[in-house]
Amino acid sequence: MPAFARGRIRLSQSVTVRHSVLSPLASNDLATYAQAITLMKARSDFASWEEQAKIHDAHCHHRTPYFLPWHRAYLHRFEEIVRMVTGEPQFALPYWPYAPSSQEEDSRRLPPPFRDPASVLFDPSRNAAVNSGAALSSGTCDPSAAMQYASLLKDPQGQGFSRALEVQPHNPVHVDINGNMLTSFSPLDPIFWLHHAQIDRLWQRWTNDGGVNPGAGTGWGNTKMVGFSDTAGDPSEPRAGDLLDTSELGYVYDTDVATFFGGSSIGLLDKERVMSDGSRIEAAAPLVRLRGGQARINLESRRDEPLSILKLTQESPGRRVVLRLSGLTADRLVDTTYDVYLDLPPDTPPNPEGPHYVGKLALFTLGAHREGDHEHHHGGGDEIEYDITATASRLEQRGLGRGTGFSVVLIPTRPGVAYGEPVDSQSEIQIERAIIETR
Ligand SMILES: [Cu+2]
Repeated sequence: MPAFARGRIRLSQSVTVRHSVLSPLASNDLATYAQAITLMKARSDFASWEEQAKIHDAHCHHRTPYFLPWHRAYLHRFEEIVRMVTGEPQFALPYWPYAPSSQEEDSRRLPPPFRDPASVLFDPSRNAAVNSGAALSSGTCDPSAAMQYASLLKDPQGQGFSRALEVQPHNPVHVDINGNMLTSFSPLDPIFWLHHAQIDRLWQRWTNDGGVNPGAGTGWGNTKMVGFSDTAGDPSEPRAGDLLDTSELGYVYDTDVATFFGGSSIGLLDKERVMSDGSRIEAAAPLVRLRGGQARINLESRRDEPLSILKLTQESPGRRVVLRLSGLTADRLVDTTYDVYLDLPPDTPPNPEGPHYVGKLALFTLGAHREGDHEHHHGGGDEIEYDITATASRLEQRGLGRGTGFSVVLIPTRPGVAYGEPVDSQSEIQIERAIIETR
């Protein structure tokens, strides 16, 4: 059956439901998944565990506009291979429902079956604290910055949903779990597939809430996603535009069932768009090196008069304020994530739920494509941008951020290490420039 053909889904056809791994409803799927791993590890053809990971190493899209559709196709094909090798046609991949709020800390612990050293779901290469149940930090698991974007791809208002979701929570979850998850062979870790099911679910939720994907007829929509094979081992190359809705691919998420069957979705996006006149207030800082410690970047305005957050927000009502960290390079795979704060005073302890919090800095597969193997360095380095409009107005409302100049503070985070403490990092990140601008 041509699974990616448009209009495949019919009312008579059953739709599978991807459940939260923490729900009792996922227990059958989890057992099937574990059985599939054992069976796939014993194979040597296209359906083997190793071959599935090689697809990711050779073809995956990161830091490109195809990050989301490529991984959606990858998971969908993988799910079909699990069904084939286990003979369980109703199998659906569970997802890991990590969430940022302090009430949901348990959701940020590796799901218990993945912590059992006797299980095929275990991966000893992970951060040992994660394998013992240490929670990932709330910033690592927070998709809210991405959810604010109205369009999938970069537009005059910003980097777009796809890139923002990749930056947070996608990258920091990879980095904080560490081991195989740090590399382009991350699908060797069984949690990879549940992490990406969560990313895929967040994309679908954003779409259901009114997020705007490029049309199927655009250049983006017509681009083929490559690297996959069907259950016969033959190449299958869906177009990005055929991957915009999970229900057309034959699955829905448990949280989207109401939407799929015609219920209304909750929490419409704030789609207010503000015109940008293209002017820009720029402050740039010189090179910073991060190796597991805290760092403070003091930004100096290029204007004659001092510039503060107060002034910035006053001068640009209705505009977006954006912080860009650019020229990001690393000497090897980066094993540490950092929380980013704006104007955090030196005597104020960092608090991800406090007014100074901006977001997460995590670089995934930057530095080396695969350690000890072929290396791909990305010329000019990576760039991450943060929409700090909300942070800036929060600080302004509280009378904070009225000093002169700005500072960006970076706090290392790692599961198992007390928050704010230095981390024993093997990798070094360089930041060439930090820029604050309005749009
Ligand atoms: Cu990933």
